[in-house]
Amino acid sequence: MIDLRSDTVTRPDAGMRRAMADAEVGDDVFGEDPTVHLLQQKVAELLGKEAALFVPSGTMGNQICMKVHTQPGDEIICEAGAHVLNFESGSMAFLAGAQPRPIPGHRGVITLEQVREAVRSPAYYLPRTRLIVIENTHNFAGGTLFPLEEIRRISEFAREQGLAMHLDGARLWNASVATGISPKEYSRYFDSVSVCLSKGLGAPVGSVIAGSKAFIEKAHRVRKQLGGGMRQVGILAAAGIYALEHNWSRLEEDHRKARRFAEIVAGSRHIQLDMETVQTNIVVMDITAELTAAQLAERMAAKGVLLVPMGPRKLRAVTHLDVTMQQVETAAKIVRQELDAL
Ligand code: TLP
Repeated sequence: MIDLRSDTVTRPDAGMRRAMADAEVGDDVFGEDPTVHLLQQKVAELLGKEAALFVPSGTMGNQICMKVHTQPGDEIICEAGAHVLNFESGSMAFLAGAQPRPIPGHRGVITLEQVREAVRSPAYYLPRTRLIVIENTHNFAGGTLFPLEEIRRISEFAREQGLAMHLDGARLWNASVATGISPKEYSRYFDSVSVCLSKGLGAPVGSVIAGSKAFIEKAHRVRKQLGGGMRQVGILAAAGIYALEHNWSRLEEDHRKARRFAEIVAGSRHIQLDMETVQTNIVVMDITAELTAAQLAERMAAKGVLLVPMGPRKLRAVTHLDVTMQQVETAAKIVRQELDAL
C-alpha cells in the first residue's frame, strides 16, 4: 500500500523507538517528567514564547487555546476552510461555547481588509469578537502558506483592537522549511501557537502549545479539565524531541514529492488542480469526472493507493517520510491511468 492519506500515518523508526525506550520519565501530572520539561522548553524557545505545554493532539491544543482566549458567546474569526471550524467535531461550540465567524479566503489566506469588516461593533446585542485564528500551512486549501506580511498587518490591527491571535501551526515546520522564515518569526505575531509533532515530523503522538507564562498556566488547568493530564509521558515527549532533531529539515523532500505528484495528476482532463496551491506537502484536487472523490478513493485503494476524500469532489494526497519519491510517482500514475480510462 502507498499511503498518502495523511502525514499522520508515519511509524516511529528504530532511532525514535530507542529514544523513547531510553527516556527519563516521571509523573507529569505532578510536574515531574524531565523529558516533558525538556520538550516544552525546546518548543517554547523555538517559538520565542515564555512557556509551552505538551498536549495529546493538535485538536486539543487548538481547543484549549480557544477556550482560554474566549468567553461563551464570543466570536472567533477564522478562514472558512479552517481545521478548527471544520474538522474538530464542533468543539469550538462544545468546549469554548464560542461561535465562528468564517471568512472565505483565497488559497486559505484572509486579508486584513476582510478581518476588519468581520469584527463586530461593540454593541450589547452583538456577539463580541475576541479571537482571530490563522492556519499555516492551510490544510484544506492544499498546504498553502500564509504570507508573513499579511500576518503582520492582521496582528497589528488585532493588537489595536484588543483581539487575541492564535496560530494553528500543526504544519508550521513545513511553512518554515518552505519559506526560510523561522517558527519564532511567524509566532511573534500571535498570543498562542499550537504545533504538531505527529504530522510531518513523524512522532507517534503529541502537540505543543505555547504562549505567555500566564496563558500557559490557564491552559494547564483547561488541559486537566479535559482529562489531558498524562503521567510518565516523557516516553512520548522523547519521540517529539527526536522528531524535531532528525525529521525537520528533511521536510523539503516531502514538498518535492508533493510537487511531483501534482505535476503527474494535473495532466488528467478529469482533475482540476491549481498548481499554485502546491506549496508544501499537501495536494488537494477536484475531481471533475462522473464519480465522487469517495468513489475514486475506493478504486484507488483497490489498486494499492490510499487517498482521502475531503468533500464530495475533493481528494487529498499528503506526502511524508514513510513514502519514497518512486512510490509517490507510482501512485500518481495509477490515479492518472484510472481517470484517463473513464
Ligand atoms: N489534520 C488531520 C485531519 O484531521 C484532517 C490531517 O490528516 O491532516 N490543525 C490542522 C491544520 C490539522 O491538519 C490537524 C490534523 C489538526 C489541527 C489536528 O491535529 P490532531 O489530528 O493531532 O488532533
